[in-house]
Amino acid sequence: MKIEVRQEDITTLDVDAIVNAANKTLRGGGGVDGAIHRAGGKEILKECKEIGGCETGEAVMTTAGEMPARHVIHTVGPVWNGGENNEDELLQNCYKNSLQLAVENGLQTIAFPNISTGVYGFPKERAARIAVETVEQVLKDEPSVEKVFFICFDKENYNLYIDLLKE
Ligand code: AR6
Repeated sequence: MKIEVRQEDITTLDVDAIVNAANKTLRGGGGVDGAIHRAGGKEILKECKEIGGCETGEAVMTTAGEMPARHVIHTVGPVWNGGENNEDELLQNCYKNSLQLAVENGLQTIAFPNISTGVYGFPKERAARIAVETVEQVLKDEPSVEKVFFICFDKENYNLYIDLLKE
C-alpha cells in the first residue's frame, strides 16, 4: 500500500517532505503551520521570506530545518466560503501541486496534514474525499512516489480517512 493514515504530529516524521498548510504570506501562523515553524526553527522562515509568498492551490519548497524530515512543501489551502467559490478545485490543486513539486525534486516519501480543515473551515469529510481521490490519481501517474502519509491530528479526521481508504 502506497497510502498510509496515521494520527500523530507531522513535525516528528522522518520523510522526504512534510507538507505545510500555510497561508499566502508564508510568514507562519497557527495550527500545523505554527507547529512546523516552531519545530523547524528560523531557517524555514528565512527561506519563506526569500520566496515571498504563494497563491492558493500552489506549492513551494524549503528546508525542514531542525525537523527529521528533509524538506517542507508549503501549500496554501482555500478558505471555505460556502463551496461555490472553487474551493474543491483549489484543494485538489494543493495535493496535485505538492506532489508534482516532490516528483520534480526526486522525493519519494511525502506526508500531508488535513489541509484547510482547521482555521480555513473546509468540511472534513469533503476535504478527505478530495485528498484521497487526488492522491490516488497522482500515484497512478507517478510511480516514483513510494509512500504518501495522511497525517490526521484529530480522531475525526483519522476515522474519516480510515473509512475512505477501506472503500
Ligand atoms: N501535525 C499534524 N496536523 C496538525 C498539527 C500537527 N502538528 N497541528 C494542527 N494540525 P490548520 P488550515 C491539523 O488550521 O485550515 C494557519 O494559521 C489540524 O488539526 O493548521 O489549512 C496558517 O498560517 C487540522 O486538521 O490549517 C493559515 O493561516 C489541519 O492540521 C491557516 O492556519 C489543518 O488545520 C490555514 O488553515
